Amino acid sequence: MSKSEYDDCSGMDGMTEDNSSGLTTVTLATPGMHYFICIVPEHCDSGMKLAVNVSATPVDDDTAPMTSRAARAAGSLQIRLLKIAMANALPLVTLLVLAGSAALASATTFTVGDSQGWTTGVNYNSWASSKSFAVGDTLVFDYVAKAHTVTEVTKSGYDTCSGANKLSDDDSGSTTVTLATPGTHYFICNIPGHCSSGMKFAITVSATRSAGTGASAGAPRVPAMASVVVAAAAGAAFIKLALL
Ligand SMILES: [Cu+2]
Repeated sequence: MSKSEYDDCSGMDGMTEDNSSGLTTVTLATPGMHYFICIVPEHCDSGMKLAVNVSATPVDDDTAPMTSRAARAAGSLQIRLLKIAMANALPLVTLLVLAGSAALASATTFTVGDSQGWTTGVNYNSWASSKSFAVGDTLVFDYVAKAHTVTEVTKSGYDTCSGANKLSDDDSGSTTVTLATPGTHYFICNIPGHCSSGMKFAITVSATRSAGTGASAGAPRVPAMASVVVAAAAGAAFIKLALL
């Protein structure tokens, strides 16, 4: 293009252009004036324009400006165009969505003896045999206050129906026991004669809930963790060069 086109920033018929690399190298192959502009609207008018006079042979001219001497000596002019990361040019948004909870199976509440409650005449080991117990589960004992006790004992206390070395004891009529530790837990009624009449049971409590057997409400939930990464690249301002 002509000098006048350079002067009025009309470079649509430029000879070369690069708008993608961000680092454009132009070798000055011919002597004479070379004109460079940016043809992004308004950029040339705002000062993004350059005219260089290229001599036919390199000369050693210590009085010339450093940039001009370097350009002639090297025979090339490297224009570094910084791809300015404008505020809205390359937003990278990372969203971590944590849906659901950690790998916690829901705790289960068991009503001991179901509708029969905690009383004499019920086989509680039979009741427990169809259940699966895990740490965090709760046992609810329903009975007439003072008529029975809920007494947790050791194996020896269970075997001998003795509450002498009881671990816990309650006769309020509505006793809730949370199974806090894995292993075998033993419960008896400490009213004389009741344990030996059947008010006793032993359960094995697992450290974690297992799928399958056990309470209907005890199925483990698979933790749902969704990691959503959203990368959005808005329109970046590219630079075009026009070379005459
Ligand atoms: Cu009892």
